[in-house]
Amino acid sequence: MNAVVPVNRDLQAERRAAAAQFRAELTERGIFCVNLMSSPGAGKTSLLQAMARVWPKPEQLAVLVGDIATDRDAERLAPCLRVRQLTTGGACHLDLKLVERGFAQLDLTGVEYLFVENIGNLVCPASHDLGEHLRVVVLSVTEGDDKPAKYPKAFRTSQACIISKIDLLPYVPFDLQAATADARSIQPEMTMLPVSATTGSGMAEWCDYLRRQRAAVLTDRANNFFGQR
Ligand SMILES: Nc1nc2c(ncn2[C@@H]2O[C@H](COP(=O)(O)OP(=O)(O)OP(=O)(O)O)[C@@H](O)[C@H]2O)c(=O)[nH]1
Ligand SMILES: [Mg+2]
Repeated sequence: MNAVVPVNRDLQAERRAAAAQFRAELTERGIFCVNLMSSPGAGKTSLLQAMARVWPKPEQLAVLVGDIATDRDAERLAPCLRVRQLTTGGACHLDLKLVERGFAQLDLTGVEYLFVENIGNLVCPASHDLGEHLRVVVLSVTEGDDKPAKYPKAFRTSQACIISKIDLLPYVPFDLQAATADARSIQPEMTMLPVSATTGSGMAEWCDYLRRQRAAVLTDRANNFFGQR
C-alpha cells in the first residue's frame, strides 16, 4: 500500500516566489533574462552564435546553457559569448537552483541580457519558471508545423515563437501560416519571428524585439509579466 506523507506546504507557491525574487533581482540589475525552449536540435545554440555575430556589443550578452550531458554547447559559445554550462546529469529540464548557481559564476560586468538555453525538450521545461522575463519557444521548420498543437504548454507559456531554419523552407513541407494559426490559437499574443541562423535572415527583427522587451521591463519594473501561468 502507498503511504501518504503530509507536507503541509505549498511547494508550487514556494517555487513561484523564489522565481519571482530572482526575476526582481535581475530587473534591479538591469539584466533581461530570456528562457529559450525547444525540442533537441531546433537551433538554440546556433541562434545564440548568430546573435554574437550581429549584436553590436556581444559583451552585453551572457548565456547559461543547459544539457543533460557534455559541455559541448558551452564550448561552441565560449569563443564569442560569456557562457557557463549547466549539466543536469539526467534531468529533462533546468531548475531555478541550477540557474542561480550558474548565474553566480558569471562575470556580469556590462551584461544586459542573460539567455538560458533550456534542455532540448518541448515538455518538461514548460512547467518551470526560471525567473526569466521572456519565454521563447524555438520551432524549426524540419520538425513539422503540427508541434504547437501537439505540445501546447510550451507555446501557451511563451510570449514569442522563433520559427528557425527558414533557409530550409524550400525543401521541407512546413506550412508557416498553419503553424502560426495553431500557435496563436493556444497563445493569442504570440509574437512570431521567422529566423535563419545560417543566413542571418530575421536576425535584425529578433534583436529589435529583444531590445523593445528589455526596455519595457526596465521602464515598468513593477510590471508582472508572469501573472498567470
Ligand atoms: N540549415 C540550417 N541549419 C541550422 C540552423 N540553425 C541550426 N542549424 C543546424 O541544426 C543543428 C542543431 O543546431 P543546434 O544549434 O545545436 O540546436 P540546439 O537547439 O542548440 O540543440 P540542443 O542543444 O541539442 O537541443 C546543427 O546541425 C545546426 O547547424 C539554420 O538556421 N539553418
Ligand atoms: Mg544547444
